Amino acid sequence: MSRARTALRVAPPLETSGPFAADVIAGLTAKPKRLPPKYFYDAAGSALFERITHLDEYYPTRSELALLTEHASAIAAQFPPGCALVEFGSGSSRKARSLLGATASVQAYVPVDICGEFLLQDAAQLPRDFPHLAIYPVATDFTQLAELPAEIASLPRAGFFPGSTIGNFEPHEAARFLRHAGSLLGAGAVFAVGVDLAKAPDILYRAYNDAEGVTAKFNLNLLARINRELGADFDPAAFEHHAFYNAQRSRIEMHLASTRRQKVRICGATIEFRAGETIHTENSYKYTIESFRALAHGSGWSPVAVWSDGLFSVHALRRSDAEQTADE
Ligand code: SAH
Ligand code: AVI
Repeated sequence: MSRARTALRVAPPLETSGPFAADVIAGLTAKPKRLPPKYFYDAAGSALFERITHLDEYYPTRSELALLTEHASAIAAQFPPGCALVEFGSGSSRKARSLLGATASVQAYVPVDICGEFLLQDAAQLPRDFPHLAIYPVATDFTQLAELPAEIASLPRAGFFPGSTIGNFEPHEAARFLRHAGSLLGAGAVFAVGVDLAKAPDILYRAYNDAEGVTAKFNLNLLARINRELGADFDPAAFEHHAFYNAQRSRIEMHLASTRRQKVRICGATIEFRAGETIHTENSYKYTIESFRALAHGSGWSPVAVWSDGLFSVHALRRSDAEQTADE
């Protein structure tokens, strides 16, 4: 990775009463215990995710990048001419680069990501390669985004949601997000969505249990983040990464399992763990092409094309305007 480092880092003040603290306390006092996966992505977690994308076992990034590279012109041909491309959960923007390099019809790029530090570093690299592109990064939770930057108000829109991040939602949340994206992107919008496919459980198992243990570090960083930002006293060494395929629900589940009976202090609360008790940290739903198309269709989008290598799929959807008006 070649990311410029800022010279001075000042530790942020401890947050004891904001939304992160509230979500952590709510999740750890729920039964069973859980934490929202969006909190994986502080600067350390985003860097660990980038490492995951380069692992041999983690096929989704390789598959999707190959699909985007091979079919970039066909995908971009679906976009309205002169459009703004809005990417949800843009991460390193590596995948957007494939599309931006294949078309002159994108005038503006709006990467949206919850990890502001990563977002701004990566957005700053783009003008060198795409000097004519207007870039408007938005650092926010994409489920809470109320409007797009005013600068793109007059442009038609295309959406991009790669990585199968849609699989990290529960299916009903995925449907809600697709409707929300439809409202944001507006009439006539096109949406390119990357979706990981159900497949042999051993391939899935390996993708989330890599030999080097990077996925375990990514999972455990959540506890380190809670310590750093909320002043909690988790001992990350007393928790283990568990990831397995739940075939009935067609999802990979990630958990952090307590290796012993223990108590953790967080923002004045004491959270007790039994030996073996887990915190459910992530689901990664796997779809079939048909099941994702049905989800999209029921959420205000008409499937127009799909590209797949059998492992992963990239769907082009067009907003079905008659169905969308109730949400706007
Ligand atoms: N699109 C990239 C990154 C996928 S990882 C790729 O395909 O490789 C998921 C990305 O979504 C991360 O960059 C993370 O910071 C972002 N993300 C996760 N939940 C989010 C949320 N609720 N709002 C905004 N960004 C989110
Ligand atoms: C971002 N998201 C789609 C990844 C996934 O595969 O569910 C996050 C991840 N979790 C573990 N490895 C990668």
